[in-house]
Amino acid sequence: MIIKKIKDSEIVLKKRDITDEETDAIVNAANERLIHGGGVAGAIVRKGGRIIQEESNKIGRVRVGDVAVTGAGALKAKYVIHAVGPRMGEGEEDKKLKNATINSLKKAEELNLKSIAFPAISTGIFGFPKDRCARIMLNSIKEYLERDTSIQRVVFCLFSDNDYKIFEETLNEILG
Ligand code: AR6
Repeated sequence: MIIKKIKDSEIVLKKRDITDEETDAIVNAANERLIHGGGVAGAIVRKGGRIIQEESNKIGRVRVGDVAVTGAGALKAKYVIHAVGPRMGEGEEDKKLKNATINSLKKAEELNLKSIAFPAISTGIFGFPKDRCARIMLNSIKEYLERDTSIQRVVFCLFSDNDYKIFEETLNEILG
């Protein structure tokens, strides 16, 4: 685990399954229809319960780069923020991934939450390169935390040793 301070908040990197995370909200790597099939989304519904899919069904479509919120069912978090990341090849992927990240933070702030956990959005089924994802997501979060915010803790849950290493190296580069 690594903890880095940014102004009054912190960024934490962990190698962990995001469905075990205890932050106020966890972010889901969702699709536009909020049909939670495989990857992080599938794991969230399996562990949190079908209620998360049922609540998602009432929301309808969410645009790429936007977010929607449901409860977290049986998970330890209070909310799931469903962030729709880009599919590699659809165009303007970097900007969309940045939007998905920033909109997740804004939503957490709106809900008065103090902590939020992210997966490496778009880097599984959607095919986004891991190092590029790390650079975009970590830079977006750094920018956000440098302003006034009530969010105290942003956790990254990385699924493999290699993903953890990529995020660690990128975080060290960004923070100097
Ligand atoms: N905890 C943390 N990270 C995980 C977990 C987990 N439990 N499971 C996978 N990862 P993906 P995407 C990592 O495919 O690329 C779904 O079907 C994984 O290794 O979950 O945005 C949705 O419904 C990868 O690095 O998300 C969408 O249709 C990262 O999380 C689509 O997949 C994201 O992989 C979204 O694809």
